Amino acid sequence: MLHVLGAGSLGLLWAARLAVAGVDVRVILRDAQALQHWQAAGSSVLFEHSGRRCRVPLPAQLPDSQEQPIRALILATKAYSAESALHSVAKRLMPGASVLMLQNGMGSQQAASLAYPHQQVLYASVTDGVWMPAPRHIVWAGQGTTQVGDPDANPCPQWLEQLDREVIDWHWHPQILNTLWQKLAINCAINPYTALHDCCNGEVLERAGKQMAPLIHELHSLLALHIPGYRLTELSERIHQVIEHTANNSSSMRQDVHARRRTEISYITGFTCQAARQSGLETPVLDRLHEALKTHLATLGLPTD
Ligand code: KPL
Repeated sequence: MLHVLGAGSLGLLWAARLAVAGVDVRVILRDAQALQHWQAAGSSVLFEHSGRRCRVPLPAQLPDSQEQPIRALILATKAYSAESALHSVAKRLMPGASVLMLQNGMGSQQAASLAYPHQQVLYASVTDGVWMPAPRHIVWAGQGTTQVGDPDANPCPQWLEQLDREVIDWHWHPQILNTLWQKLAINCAINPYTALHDCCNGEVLERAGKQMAPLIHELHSLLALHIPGYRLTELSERIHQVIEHTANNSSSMRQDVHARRRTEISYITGFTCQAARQSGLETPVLDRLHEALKTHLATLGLPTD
């Protein structure tokens, strides 16, 4: 049995795909009220993909459920909730259980590794596009891939090895931190502009104007410290490609702002500014972008962290 903690769009996308494929899966909900609503609504989700809709039954439970211990946990909360969510099920984790972290940005993954040295904490980078037009209704808008790896170079756990790639297009990545750094840089170059200008990803280059080239330069200086031999042109091409391929998407940060939710700024530009400082790098363009974003969020009455 697999457990999915976090009933946002990504958590439900994982749970629904697993359930459709016949995997025994449980969704862990935050509290009794959430469970009551879930059960009252029929313990299922509406799953929409390529114009087709189906109802997928998904049993749910509470973090302290006595049902089964947890062997494999897919942690799909927002980055800022990951630590407390993990803490809520800590007592149920079997010795050596694996925790697959699906969070955006960086920082929450390392915090989990530090706090749970006896679990296999796996890091992942996800490129699926998914959104929820209504509670318990998920629309899988863009089929992506999931890169997974163990930062401590342990082998892939058996439950994941057995997961059919037709169900979830996952790939084991021996250098998962490299993938996470690159995704972080992409998010730093795209998400803030989409939130600041309330625009889709495709408009980012126009909105960033002359800032984009020096920003990519700064991001590359940091990435090159972590990924030996990493070229500036590679990062620049990657960022331009993602902007083009996701041109009509609303970034996760813009979606958060629209929903008046806390954003993951601390795990995206915040983490990156801090990592640059720790490495003695100056990143004036990124710093200004981070500050502008904080001011914008404050103006909207949203948390700035
Ligand atoms: O990951 C993303 C996000 O929205 O957080 C990008 C790559 C910007 C795609 O929308």
